[in-house]
Amino acid sequence: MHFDSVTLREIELDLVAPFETSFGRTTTRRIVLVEVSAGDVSGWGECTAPEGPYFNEEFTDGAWELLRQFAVPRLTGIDIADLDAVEAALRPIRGNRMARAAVETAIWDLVARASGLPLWRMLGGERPAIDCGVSIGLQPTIGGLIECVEREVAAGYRRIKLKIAPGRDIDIVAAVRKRFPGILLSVDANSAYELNDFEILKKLDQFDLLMIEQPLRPGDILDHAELQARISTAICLDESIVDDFTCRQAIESGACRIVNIKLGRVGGHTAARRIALRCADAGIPVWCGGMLESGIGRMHNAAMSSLAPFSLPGDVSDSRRYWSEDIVEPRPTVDGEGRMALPESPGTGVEVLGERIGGLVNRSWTWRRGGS
Ligand code: OSB
Ligand code: MG
Repeated sequence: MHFDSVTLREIELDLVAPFETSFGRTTTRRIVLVEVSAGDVSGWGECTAPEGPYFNEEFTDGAWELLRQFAVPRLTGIDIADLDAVEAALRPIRGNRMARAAVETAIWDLVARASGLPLWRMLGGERPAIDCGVSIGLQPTIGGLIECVEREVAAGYRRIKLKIAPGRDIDIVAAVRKRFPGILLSVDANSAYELNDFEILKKLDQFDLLMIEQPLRPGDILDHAELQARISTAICLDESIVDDFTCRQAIESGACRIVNIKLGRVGGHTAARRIALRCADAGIPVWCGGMLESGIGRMHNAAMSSLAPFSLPGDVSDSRRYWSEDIVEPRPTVDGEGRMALPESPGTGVEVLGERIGGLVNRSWTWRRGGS
């Protein structure tokens, strides 16, 4: 099976509320969508690269060029029903995994739809519904943050994650823990600390956190291992885990006790599944992270979360937390118990709203077999 066309579209979507992390504040997303078509079937993927190169090195405009100049041309001769061959065709590209994942996940969706299978079942998923957590950005005031947490706990979410940054850490966590003594709580630093900040990170041990996510720099497996040996809270790595090799290094060096798997960060479903299985073998729990995705990326995350190794609630939360209107139907929805049901319909199980996307497009580009 070969595809007949690939279309890239960059859309612009306003977040319902700004999202702030230690590396910056996002109010509007510029998202590259990939549509891969064969016959009358289309599969859709979403590039999770943010607008600027501050989470990792990727960014919207770079991902656009990577897809157009390198990723799509490498796939035009591949039998896409062979998903290992799809991954192998993209492997010579160094880095740029969010761009690679955008087309790789679109092809998974296409193959699943063409086979009439739900994507999560094709991936080997075992749970028809997944446990959901939320990620709450840095807030202007602690009072405001407490209100956010109250809302999400009342909505039923099974784990609350707070963003922290130097100078905006211990007070925030202390206030939330005091008000909500029993909730499953974690923090995410997005690489903002150094080993020199040990005294602050050590203080987080008193709050009974499920994990501290990515405290140090992405490349710093060694310092994470030293930190993990000196604190009792589990370290979870996000930015540091870019492939199966870095995952192995992190596990074998004791740099983390939990792994966040993001489809974009590792290059797509095939890589994510391999990393999840490695973690399961090593007894390391994993969960699925998010990157402020639209409904397309959110449903890919939900499908991956159905695999057995994903034993902790992920950052796969209700579409309404991010967007006043989504670009898929039905919208990804979390019930009052903090669960998202996986669809039995083919592929990601949602209909992509072409007309709505048409109204949001900044630019598009199509590769067509035969060249017209
Ligand atoms: O580190 O997990 C992160 C959002 C943007 C960039 C990085 C991260 C995040 C989140 C939000 O935490 C997860 C989500 O709800 O999509
Ligand atoms: Mg993170």
